[in-house]
Amino acid sequence: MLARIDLRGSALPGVRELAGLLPRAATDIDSVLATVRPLCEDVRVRGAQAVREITARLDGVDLEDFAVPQEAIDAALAGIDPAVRTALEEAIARVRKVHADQRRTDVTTEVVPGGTVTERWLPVRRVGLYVPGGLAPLLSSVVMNVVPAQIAGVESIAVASPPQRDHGGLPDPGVLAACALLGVSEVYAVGGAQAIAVFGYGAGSCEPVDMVTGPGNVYVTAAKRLLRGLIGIDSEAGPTEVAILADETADPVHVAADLISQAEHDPLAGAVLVTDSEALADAVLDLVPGQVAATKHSDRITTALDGSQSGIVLVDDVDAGLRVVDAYAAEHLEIQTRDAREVAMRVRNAGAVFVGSWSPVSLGDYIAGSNHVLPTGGCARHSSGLSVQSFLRGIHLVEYDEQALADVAGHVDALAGAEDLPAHAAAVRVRQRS
Ligand code: HSO
Ligand code: ZN
Repeated sequence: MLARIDLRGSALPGVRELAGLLPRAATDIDSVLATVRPLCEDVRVRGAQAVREITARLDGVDLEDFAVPQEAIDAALAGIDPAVRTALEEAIARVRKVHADQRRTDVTTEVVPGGTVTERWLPVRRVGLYVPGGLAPLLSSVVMNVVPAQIAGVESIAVASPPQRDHGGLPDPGVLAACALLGVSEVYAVGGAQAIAVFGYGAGSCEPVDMVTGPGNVYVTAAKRLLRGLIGIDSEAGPTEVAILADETADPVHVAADLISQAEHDPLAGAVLVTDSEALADAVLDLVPGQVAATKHSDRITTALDGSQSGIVLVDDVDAGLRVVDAYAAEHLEIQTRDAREVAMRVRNAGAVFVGSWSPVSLGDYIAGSNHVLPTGGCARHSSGLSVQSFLRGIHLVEYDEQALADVAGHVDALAGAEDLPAHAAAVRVRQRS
Protein backbone atom coordinates (compact mmCIF):
# COMPACT_ATOMS: atom_id res chain seq x y z
CA MET A 1 0.00 0.00 0.00
CA LEU A 2 1.47 3.35 -1.10
CA ALA A 3 5.12 2.58 -1.84
CA ARG A 4 7.68 4.99 -0.42
CA ILE A 5 10.06 6.83 -2.68
CA ASP A 6 12.82 8.55 -0.74
CA LEU A 7 14.37 11.51 -2.55
CA ARG A 8 15.98 13.00 0.54
CA GLY A 9 19.64 13.66 1.14
CA SER A 10 20.93 14.47 -2.31
CA ALA A 11 20.24 17.05 -5.00
CA LEU A 12 17.17 16.35 -7.12
CA PRO A 13 17.83 15.44 -10.76
CA GLY A 14 16.58 17.51 -13.73
CA VAL A 15 12.88 17.76 -14.50
CA ARG A 16 12.56 14.91 -17.01
CA GLU A 17 14.61 12.51 -14.92
CA LEU A 18 12.73 13.51 -11.80
CA ALA A 19 9.39 12.93 -13.52
CA GLY A 20 10.62 9.46 -14.45
CA LEU A 21 11.24 8.63 -10.78
CA LEU A 22 7.70 9.53 -9.76
CA PRO A 23 4.79 7.11 -9.71
CA ARG A 24 2.51 7.43 -12.73
CA ALA A 25 0.26 5.14 -14.75
CA ALA A 26 1.45 4.35 -18.25
CA THR A 27 -1.56 4.27 -20.55
CA ASP A 28 -0.97 2.73 -23.91
CA ILE A 29 -3.41 4.30 -26.34
CA ASP A 30 -1.54 2.92 -29.34
CA SER A 31 -2.23 -0.66 -28.33
CA VAL A 32 -6.00 -0.21 -28.69
CA LEU A 33 -5.89 1.79 -31.93
CA ALA A 34 -6.01 -1.43 -33.94
CA THR A 35 -9.33 -2.32 -32.25
CA VAL A 36 -10.77 1.16 -32.41
CA ARG A 37 -9.90 2.01 -36.03
CA PRO A 38 -12.18 -0.60 -37.71
CA LEU A 39 -14.94 0.22 -35.27
CA CYS A 40 -14.85 3.93 -36.17
CA GLU A 41 -14.62 3.04 -39.84
CA ASP A 42 -17.70 0.83 -39.51
CA VAL A 43 -19.66 3.74 -38.01
CA ARG A 44 -18.45 6.03 -40.80
CA VAL A 45 -19.53 3.62 -43.54
CA ARG A 46 -22.68 2.02 -42.14
CA GLY A 47 -23.89 4.72 -39.72
CA ALA A 48 -26.75 3.90 -37.36
CA GLN A 49 -26.85 0.21 -38.23
CA ALA A 50 -23.21 -0.19 -37.22
CA VAL A 51 -23.90 1.71 -33.98
CA ARG A 52 -26.79 -0.63 -33.20
CA GLU A 53 -24.67 -3.74 -33.73
CA ILE A 54 -21.65 -2.45 -31.82
CA THR A 55 -23.84 -1.32 -28.91
CA ALA A 56 -25.54 -4.72 -28.79
CA ARG A 57 -22.16 -6.45 -28.76
CA LEU A 58 -20.32 -4.20 -26.29
CA ASP A 59 -23.07 -2.82 -24.03
CA GLY A 60 -25.50 -5.72 -24.27
CA VAL A 61 -28.49 -3.59 -25.29
CA ASP A 62 -30.35 -3.55 -28.56
CA LEU A 63 -31.49 -0.01 -29.35
CA GLU A 64 -33.58 0.63 -32.41
CA ASP A 65 -32.71 4.31 -32.10
CA PHE A 66 -29.88 5.58 -29.94
CA ALA A 67 -31.35 9.10 -29.76
CA VAL A 68 -32.83 9.57 -26.28
CA PRO A 69 -36.45 10.80 -26.50
CA GLN A 70 -37.31 14.09 -24.79
CA GLU A 71 -39.86 12.29 -22.59
CA ALA A 72 -37.08 10.13 -21.14
CA ILE A 73 -35.01 13.22 -20.36
CA ASP A 74 -38.00 14.91 -18.72
CA ALA A 75 -38.87 11.75 -16.79
CA ALA A 76 -35.32 11.51 -15.46
CA LEU A 77 -35.56 15.05 -14.12
CA ALA A 78 -38.96 14.37 -12.58
CA GLY A 79 -37.61 11.25 -10.90
CA ILE A 80 -34.38 12.65 -9.52
CA ASP A 81 -33.83 12.79 -5.76
CA PRO A 82 -34.71 16.40 -4.75
CA ALA A 83 -31.44 16.74 -2.81
CA VAL A 84 -29.46 15.78 -5.90
CA ARG A 85 -31.48 18.24 -7.99
CA THR A 86 -30.84 21.08 -5.56
CA ALA A 87 -27.15 20.22 -5.39
CA LEU A 88 -26.90 20.11 -9.18
CA GLU A 89 -28.63 23.49 -9.43
CA GLU A 90 -26.17 25.00 -6.98
CA ALA A 91 -23.24 23.40 -8.84
CA ILE A 92 -24.51 24.78 -12.14
CA ALA A 93 -24.87 28.26 -10.63
CA ARG A 94 -21.32 28.24 -9.21
CA VAL A 95 -19.70 26.81 -12.32
CA ARG A 96 -21.59 29.39 -14.41
CA LYS A 97 -20.40 32.19 -12.15
CA VAL A 98 -16.73 31.26 -12.57
CA HIS A 99 -16.95 30.52 -16.28
CA ALA A 100 -18.90 33.70 -17.07
CA ASP A 101 -15.75 35.60 -16.10
CA GLN A 102 -13.80 33.68 -18.78
CA ARG A 103 -15.65 35.37 -21.66
CA ARG A 104 -13.31 37.06 -24.13
CA THR A 105 -13.96 40.36 -25.79
CA ASP A 106 -12.77 41.21 -29.29
CA VAL A 107 -9.67 43.40 -29.28
CA THR A 108 -8.57 45.79 -32.01
CA THR A 109 -4.92 46.79 -32.07
CA GLU A 110 -3.91 49.84 -34.09
CA VAL A 111 -0.54 48.59 -35.36
CA VAL A 112 0.14 51.82 -37.30
CA PRO A 113 -2.16 54.66 -38.38
CA GLY A 114 -4.40 53.03 -41.02
CA GLY A 115 -3.39 49.50 -40.10
CA THR A 116 -5.31 47.44 -37.56
CA VAL A 117 -5.58 43.83 -36.46
CA THR A 118 -8.74 42.80 -34.66
CA GLU A 119 -8.94 39.53 -32.79
CA ARG A 120 -12.49 38.17 -32.88
CA TRP A 121 -13.51 35.32 -30.60
CA LEU A 122 -16.06 33.03 -32.19
CA PRO A 123 -17.59 29.90 -30.70
CA VAL A 124 -17.29 26.49 -32.28
CA ARG A 125 -20.67 25.90 -33.94
CA ARG A 126 -21.49 22.38 -32.80
CA VAL A 127 -19.91 20.25 -30.09
CA GLY A 128 -20.35 16.72 -28.82
CA LEU A 129 -19.84 16.17 -25.11
CA TYR A 130 -18.98 12.70 -23.92
CA VAL A 131 -20.03 11.63 -20.43
CA PRO A 132 -18.58 8.30 -19.33
CA GLY A 133 -20.70 5.62 -17.73
CA GLY A 134 -18.13 3.07 -16.64
CA LEU A 135 -17.49 2.63 -12.94
CA ALA A 136 -19.48 5.73 -11.98
CA PRO A 137 -22.08 7.83 -13.82
CA LEU A 138 -20.43 11.24 -13.73
CA LEU A 139 -23.41 13.57 -13.79
CA SER A 140 -21.15 16.36 -12.57
CA SER A 141 -19.18 15.99 -15.82
CA VAL A 142 -22.30 17.06 -17.75
CA VAL A 143 -22.17 20.36 -15.87
CA MET A 144 -18.41 20.78 -16.40
CA ASN A 145 -18.67 20.27 -20.17
CA VAL A 146 -21.97 21.95 -20.97
CA VAL A 147 -21.61 25.15 -18.94
CA PRO A 148 -18.42 26.45 -20.61
CA ALA A 149 -19.77 25.51 -24.05
CA GLN A 150 -22.99 27.41 -23.40
CA ILE A 151 -21.18 30.46 -22.05
CA ALA A 152 -18.88 30.43 -25.10
CA GLY A 153 -22.01 30.65 -27.25
CA VAL A 154 -21.89 27.19 -28.85
CA GLU A 155 -25.20 26.99 -30.67
CA SER A 156 -25.56 23.23 -30.96
CA ILE A 157 -24.68 20.85 -28.12
CA ALA A 158 -25.10 17.08 -28.17
CA VAL A 159 -24.35 14.75 -25.27
CA ALA A 160 -23.48 11.05 -25.53
CA SER A 161 -23.32 8.63 -22.64
CA PRO A 162 -23.32 4.84 -22.57
CA PRO A 163 -26.66 2.99 -22.44
CA GLN A 164 -27.27 1.26 -19.14
CA ARG A 165 -28.78 -2.20 -19.21
CA ASP A 166 -30.61 -1.64 -15.93
CA HIS A 167 -32.13 1.62 -17.18
CA GLY A 168 -33.79 0.19 -20.26
CA GLY A 169 -30.85 1.08 -22.47
CA LEU A 170 -30.96 4.77 -21.55
CA PRO A 171 -27.95 6.62 -20.14
CA ASP A 172 -27.81 6.97 -16.38
CA PRO A 173 -30.88 8.93 -15.15
CA GLY A 174 -28.67 11.37 -13.24
CA VAL A 175 -26.84 12.21 -16.47
CA LEU A 176 -30.17 12.75 -18.23
CA ALA A 177 -31.48 14.90 -15.38
CA ALA A 178 -28.35 17.07 -15.51
CA CYS A 179 -28.91 17.50 -19.27
CA ALA A 180 -32.51 18.54 -18.58
CA LEU A 181 -31.44 21.11 -15.98
CA LEU A 182 -28.95 22.57 -18.45
CA GLY A 183 -31.47 22.70 -21.28
CA VAL A 184 -29.69 20.10 -23.40
CA SER A 185 -32.20 18.04 -25.32
CA GLU A 186 -30.00 16.28 -27.88
CA VAL A 187 -28.75 13.21 -26.03
CA TYR A 188 -27.55 9.88 -27.41
CA ALA A 189 -27.34 6.53 -25.66
CA VAL A 190 -24.01 5.52 -27.07
CA GLY A 191 -20.70 5.01 -25.35
CA GLY A 192 -17.07 4.20 -25.95
CA ALA A 193 -15.20 4.74 -29.19
CA GLN A 194 -18.43 4.36 -31.17
CA ALA A 195 -19.80 7.52 -29.50
CA ILE A 196 -16.81 9.52 -30.70
CA ALA A 197 -17.26 8.08 -34.20
CA VAL A 198 -20.95 9.06 -34.17
CA PHE A 199 -19.93 12.60 -33.26
CA GLY A 200 -17.14 12.73 -35.83
CA TYR A 201 -18.94 11.27 -38.82
CA GLY A 202 -22.59 11.69 -37.89
CA ALA A 203 -24.93 8.70 -37.71
CA GLY A 204 -28.69 8.29 -37.40
CA SER A 205 -30.17 11.62 -36.37
CA CYS A 206 -26.83 12.88 -35.02
CA GLU A 207 -25.22 15.40 -37.34
CA PRO A 208 -21.42 15.54 -37.31
CA VAL A 209 -19.92 17.88 -34.72
CA ASP A 210 -16.95 20.23 -35.01
CA MET A 211 -15.43 19.33 -31.67
CA VAL A 212 -15.65 16.64 -28.99
CA THR A 213 -14.86 17.16 -25.31
CA GLY A 214 -15.09 15.09 -22.17
CA PRO A 215 -13.09 12.32 -20.55
CA GLY A 216 -13.41 8.63 -21.25
CA ASN A 217 -11.65 5.32 -21.08
CA VAL A 218 -8.74 4.24 -23.24
CA TYR A 219 -11.04 3.35 -26.18
CA VAL A 220 -12.71 6.75 -26.11
CA THR A 221 -9.30 8.39 -25.97
CA ALA A 222 -8.02 6.28 -28.87
CA ALA A 223 -11.04 7.30 -30.96
CA LYS A 224 -10.41 10.97 -30.12
CA ARG A 225 -6.81 10.52 -31.26
CA LEU A 226 -7.95 8.90 -34.51
CA LEU A 227 -10.54 11.55 -35.36
CA ARG A 228 -8.51 14.55 -34.24
CA GLY A 229 -8.20 16.91 -37.16
CA LEU A 230 -11.56 15.95 -38.61
CA ILE A 231 -12.88 17.23 -35.29
CA GLY A 232 -11.26 19.24 -32.52
CA ILE A 233 -10.76 17.54 -29.18
CA ASP A 234 -10.17 18.95 -25.74
CA SER A 235 -7.40 16.55 -24.69
CA GLU A 236 -6.51 12.92 -24.44
CA ALA A 237 -7.59 12.23 -20.89
CA GLY A 238 -5.78 9.53 -18.96
CA PRO A 239 -6.64 8.06 -15.57
CA THR A 240 -7.37 10.66 -12.93
CA GLU A 241 -4.67 11.58 -10.41
CA VAL A 242 -4.01 13.69 -7.36
CA ALA A 243 -0.78 14.89 -5.83
CA ILE A 244 -0.72 16.35 -2.34
CA LEU A 245 2.16 18.52 -1.20
CA ALA A 246 2.02 18.51 2.58
CA ASP A 247 4.22 19.36 5.55
CA GLU A 248 3.93 18.46 9.21
CA THR A 249 1.06 20.94 9.69
CA ALA A 250 -1.24 18.84 7.48
CA ASP A 251 -3.93 16.71 9.05
CA PRO A 252 -3.16 13.08 8.11
CA VAL A 253 -6.87 12.20 8.26
CA HIS A 254 -7.56 14.76 5.54
CA VAL A 255 -4.57 13.71 3.47
CA ALA A 256 -5.53 10.02 3.61
CA ALA A 257 -9.16 10.79 2.73
CA ASP A 258 -8.17 12.91 -0.27
CA LEU A 259 -5.75 10.31 -1.66
CA ILE A 260 -8.49 7.70 -1.30
CA SER A 261 -11.13 9.93 -2.92
CA GLN A 262 -9.28 10.10 -6.23
CA ALA A 263 -8.27 6.43 -6.05
CA GLU A 264 -12.00 5.70 -5.93
CA HIS A 265 -12.34 6.57 -9.62
CA ASP A 266 -10.32 3.84 -11.19
CA PRO A 267 -7.93 0.99 -10.37
CA LEU A 268 -5.48 2.97 -12.52
CA ALA A 269 -6.01 6.27 -10.66
CA GLY A 270 -2.87 7.82 -9.20
CA ALA A 271 -2.57 9.16 -5.65
CA VAL A 272 0.75 10.68 -4.69
CA LEU A 273 1.74 12.32 -1.42
CA VAL A 274 4.85 14.52 -1.49
CA THR A 275 6.05 15.49 1.97
CA ASP A 276 9.09 16.52 3.97
CA SER A 277 7.54 15.07 7.12
CA GLU A 278 8.29 11.45 7.94
CA ALA A 279 5.77 11.70 10.77
CA LEU A 280 3.02 12.71 8.34
CA ALA A 281 3.98 9.92 5.93
CA ASP A 282 3.81 7.37 8.76
CA ALA A 283 0.49 8.70 10.04
CA VAL A 284 -1.06 8.60 6.57
CA LEU A 285 0.19 5.06 6.01
CA ASP A 286 -1.33 4.05 9.35
CA LEU A 287 -4.69 5.62 8.52
CA VAL A 288 -5.18 4.53 4.92
CA PRO A 289 -6.02 0.83 5.46
CA GLY A 290 -8.77 1.63 7.96
CA GLN A 291 -10.28 4.37 5.79
CA VAL A 292 -10.13 2.12 2.72
CA ALA A 293 -11.73 -0.80 4.52
CA ALA A 294 -14.59 1.44 5.64
CA THR A 295 -15.53 2.65 2.18
CA LYS A 296 -17.66 1.07 -0.53
CA HIS A 297 -15.22 0.74 -3.41
CA SER A 298 -12.32 -0.58 -1.34
CA ASP A 299 -11.29 -3.10 -4.04
CA ARG A 300 -10.50 -0.63 -6.77
CA ILE A 301 -9.09 1.86 -4.26
CA THR A 302 -6.70 -0.79 -2.95
CA THR A 303 -5.63 -1.62 -6.50
CA ALA A 304 -5.03 2.06 -7.24
CA LEU A 305 -3.07 2.71 -4.05
CA ASP A 306 -1.04 -0.48 -4.44
CA GLY A 307 -0.28 0.30 -8.06
CA SER A 308 2.97 1.71 -9.35
CA GLN A 309 1.10 4.95 -10.14
CA SER A 310 0.66 5.79 -6.44
CA GLY A 311 3.04 6.38 -3.57
CA ILE A 312 4.55 8.62 -0.94
CA VAL A 313 7.52 10.72 -1.99
CA LEU A 314 9.79 11.96 0.79
CA VAL A 315 11.69 15.17 0.16
CA ASP A 316 14.06 17.36 2.18
CA ASP A 317 11.82 20.43 2.39
CA VAL A 318 8.83 22.19 0.81
CA ASP A 319 11.05 23.79 -1.87
CA ALA A 320 12.16 20.34 -2.99
CA GLY A 321 8.52 19.26 -2.80
CA LEU A 322 7.59 22.07 -5.18
CA ARG A 323 10.19 20.86 -7.67
CA VAL A 324 8.76 17.37 -7.41
CA VAL A 325 5.13 18.40 -7.93
CA ASP A 326 6.13 20.67 -10.83
CA ALA A 327 7.93 17.75 -12.48
CA TYR A 328 4.90 15.54 -11.89
CA ALA A 329 2.43 18.18 -13.21
CA ALA A 330 -0.61 16.67 -11.52
CA GLU A 331 -4.14 16.89 -12.80
CA HIS A 332 -5.13 17.89 -9.25
CA LEU A 333 -2.65 19.28 -6.77
CA GLU A 334 -3.47 19.93 -3.13
CA ILE A 335 -1.25 22.18 -1.03
CA GLN A 336 -1.54 21.31 2.63
CA THR A 337 1.37 23.20 4.11
CA ARG A 338 2.05 26.19 6.28
CA ASP A 339 1.37 29.36 4.24
CA ALA A 340 -0.48 27.23 1.71
CA ARG A 341 -1.45 30.14 -0.52
CA GLU A 342 2.10 31.42 -0.77
CA VAL A 343 3.30 27.90 -1.63
CA ALA A 344 0.45 27.46 -4.16
CA MET A 345 1.45 30.67 -5.93
CA ARG A 346 4.89 29.13 -6.58
CA VAL A 347 3.40 26.11 -8.37
CA ARG A 348 4.03 26.18 -12.13
CA ASN A 349 2.51 22.91 -13.35
CA ALA A 350 -0.89 21.56 -12.29
CA GLY A 351 -4.36 21.21 -13.81
CA ALA A 352 -5.92 22.79 -10.74
CA VAL A 353 -4.49 23.66 -7.33
CA PHE A 354 -6.48 23.16 -4.14
CA VAL A 355 -5.20 25.45 -1.44
CA GLY A 356 -5.23 24.70 2.28
CA SER A 357 -7.21 22.39 4.52
CA TRP A 358 -10.68 23.38 3.45
CA SER A 359 -10.43 22.95 -0.31
CA PRO A 360 -10.31 19.20 -0.98
CA VAL A 361 -10.28 17.86 -4.52
CA SER A 362 -13.80 16.53 -4.23
CA LEU A 363 -15.06 20.07 -3.61
CA GLY A 364 -13.67 20.97 -7.04
CA ASP A 365 -15.03 17.77 -8.56
CA TYR A 366 -18.55 18.94 -7.80
CA ILE A 367 -19.23 22.42 -6.69
CA ALA A 368 -16.33 24.81 -6.08
CA GLY A 369 -17.14 26.54 -9.37
CA SER A 370 -13.88 25.43 -10.99
CA ASN A 371 -13.84 22.95 -13.89
CA HIS A 372 -13.01 19.30 -13.25
CA VAL A 373 -12.05 18.38 -16.82
CA LEU A 374 -8.30 18.80 -16.37
CA PRO A 375 -5.05 17.74 -18.07
CA THR A 376 -3.76 14.36 -16.87
CA GLY A 377 -0.55 12.40 -17.32
CA GLY A 378 1.77 15.40 -17.04
CA CYS A 379 -0.07 17.36 -19.77
CA ALA A 380 -0.52 20.17 -17.24
CA ARG A 381 3.01 21.18 -18.34
CA HIS A 382 1.49 22.49 -21.57
CA SER A 383 -2.30 22.42 -21.36
CA SER A 384 -5.18 23.88 -19.38
CA GLY A 385 -8.39 22.42 -18.10
CA LEU A 386 -11.66 22.83 -19.96
CA SER A 387 -12.87 26.43 -20.06
CA VAL A 388 -14.91 28.84 -22.14
CA GLN A 389 -11.72 29.41 -24.14
CA SER A 390 -11.71 25.73 -25.16
CA PHE A 391 -14.84 26.38 -27.22
CA LEU A 392 -13.69 29.63 -28.83
CA ARG A 393 -11.54 30.30 -31.85
CA GLY A 394 -9.64 33.54 -32.25
CA ILE A 395 -9.82 34.96 -35.76
CA HIS A 396 -7.61 37.84 -36.86
CA LEU A 397 -9.20 40.50 -39.00
CA VAL A 398 -6.43 42.33 -40.87
CA GLU A 399 -7.29 45.78 -42.21
CA TYR A 400 -4.66 48.10 -43.75
CA ASP A 401 -5.39 51.12 -45.93
CA GLU A 402 -3.46 52.05 -49.08
CA GLN A 403 -0.96 54.30 -47.34
CA ALA A 404 -0.27 51.86 -44.50
CA LEU A 405 0.41 49.12 -47.07
CA ALA A 406 2.67 51.39 -49.12
CA ASP A 407 4.63 52.30 -45.99
CA VAL A 408 5.52 48.69 -45.29
CA ALA A 409 5.97 47.43 -48.87
CA GLY A 410 9.75 47.65 -48.68
CA HIS A 411 9.80 45.29 -45.70
CA VAL A 412 7.57 42.80 -47.53
CA ASP A 413 10.04 43.00 -50.46
CA ALA A 414 12.95 42.25 -48.18
CA LEU A 415 11.31 39.34 -46.39
CA ALA A 416 9.86 37.81 -49.56
CA GLY A 417 13.29 38.12 -51.19
CA ALA A 418 14.91 36.36 -48.24
CA GLU A 419 12.42 33.53 -48.57
CA ASP A 420 12.81 33.41 -52.37
CA LEU A 421 9.08 34.04 -52.83
CA PRO A 422 9.01 36.96 -55.28
CA ALA A 423 5.31 36.55 -56.10
CA HIS A 424 4.58 37.42 -52.50
CA ALA A 425 6.38 40.75 -52.97
CA ALA A 426 4.67 41.32 -56.30
CA ALA A 427 1.21 40.98 -54.71
CA VAL A 428 2.05 44.06 -52.67
CA ARG A 429 3.96 45.92 -55.43
CA VAL A 430 1.12 45.68 -58.00
CA ARG A 431 -0.95 47.71 -55.60
CA GLN A 432 1.54 50.58 -55.51
CA ARG A 433 0.98 53.62 -57.72
CA SER A 434 4.32 54.53 -59.30
N1 HSO B 1 -12.17 13.72 -10.21
C1 HSO B 1 -12.76 13.56 -11.54
C2 HSO B 1 -14.06 14.27 -11.70
C3 HSO B 1 -15.20 13.73 -10.91
N2 HSO B 1 -15.15 13.29 -9.66
C4 HSO B 1 -16.50 13.61 -11.27
C5 HSO B 1 -16.36 12.94 -9.25
N3 HSO B 1 -17.18 13.10 -10.25
C6 HSO B 1 -11.74 14.03 -12.57
O1 HSO B 1 -11.33 15.33 -12.35
ZN1 ZN C 1 -13.39 12.79 -8.62
